[in-house]
Amino acid sequence: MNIKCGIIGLPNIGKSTLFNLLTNSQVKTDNYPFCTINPNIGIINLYDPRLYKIANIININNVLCSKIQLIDTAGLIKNAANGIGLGEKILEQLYKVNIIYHVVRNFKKNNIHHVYNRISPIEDINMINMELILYDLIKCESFLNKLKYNIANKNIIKIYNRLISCLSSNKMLKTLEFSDEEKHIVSNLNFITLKPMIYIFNCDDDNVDTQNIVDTTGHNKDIIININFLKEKNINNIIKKSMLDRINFIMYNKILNKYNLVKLFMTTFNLLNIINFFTFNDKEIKSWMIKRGTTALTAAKKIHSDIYNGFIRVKVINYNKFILINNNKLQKLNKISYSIYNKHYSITDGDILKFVFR
Ligand SMILES: Nc1nc2c(ncn2[C@@H]2O[C@H](COP(=O)(O)OP(=O)(O)OP(=O)(O)O)[C@@H](O)[C@H]2O)c(=O)[nH]1
Ligand SMILES: [Mg+2]
Repeated sequence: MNIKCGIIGLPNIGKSTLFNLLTNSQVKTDNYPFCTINPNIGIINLYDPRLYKIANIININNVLCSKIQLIDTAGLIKNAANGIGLGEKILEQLYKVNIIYHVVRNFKKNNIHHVYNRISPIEDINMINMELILYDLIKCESFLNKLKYNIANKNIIKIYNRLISCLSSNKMLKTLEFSDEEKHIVSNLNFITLKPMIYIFNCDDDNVDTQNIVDTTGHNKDIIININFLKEKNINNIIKKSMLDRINFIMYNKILNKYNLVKLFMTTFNLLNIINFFTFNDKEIKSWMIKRGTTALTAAKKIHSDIYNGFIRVKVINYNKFILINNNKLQKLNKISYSIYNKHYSITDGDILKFVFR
């Protein structure tokens, strides 16, 4: 599953700092706008705490997380949709991503220059979102103009007119309800304002209540996650950057459940309608991403064509049951009581699977 995530936001607000944090990279970050010009591309290990808990129980160190691609873009400024700054280039990149991390400055420090000399998350969010809406509108109008010469497309023209009317009233396309037929047509067009978005507030204090801020912007259905980028960067330095060390540090300090990076990853899965299943052998434990509703046979294909071609059955225990049994030490590992299913079994989030195949 080739998932791409794009980071957007105003210039000089910490986008590349977040990119470095999530991908363990060291791209240039500095206190001036447009420090990033060409996009940075890296891989995020979406660590699922459940995977590490299983790894701890079965005593395996080689933990392989699900991965997605992360693209760090240059800063967007006012009139980006009309080509100001690096506008068009950045917005075009967003057509290729599946989910957007919208970084919002909510840290006060005055020596970090803000392009509009303000600390106002609401104004920043509204400005960026308006550029996304405008850019979708420009695209939509240009698609429609091409279609108008083709009389056979009356239905499609009707849909486009609906989209244009929504965008013209400054609303994102995701606020519209679509019929199945419309959904099919629209989803292939990759409009930016249809994509799931997570607001990541770069905060001095990650316990600050930012939900209020976004409520007042009218985007109250969107998800906001507070992360103190500089604090996280320091944690990274302390534990020498290995993801496993990082998780062990977090588990040891018992801060996993309130740990905002974990919340970010879990929210990413949810918004993309992705679930994780796990497999392990005596060398490694691995997490696999699939769309919700995937059957055992399709999951087998993802792992190896031999498992798919020779599929006999799948043995399943869900993480919640596994953890309960093993935390209570009622059962030893080699006595795990798996349930047995055929190829039509619909995998649920957190299933630990053992495939039996010819
Ligand atoms: N005080 C403070 N400074 C931060 C924080 N996050 C980032 N910075 C600083 O802000 C400056 C800009 O950070 P970058 O990560 O380069 O920002 P950017 O959004 O990628 O900037 P452009 O690429 O220019 O658009 C750097 O000097 C960072 O060290 C934060 O949480 N608090
Ligand atoms: Mg940058």
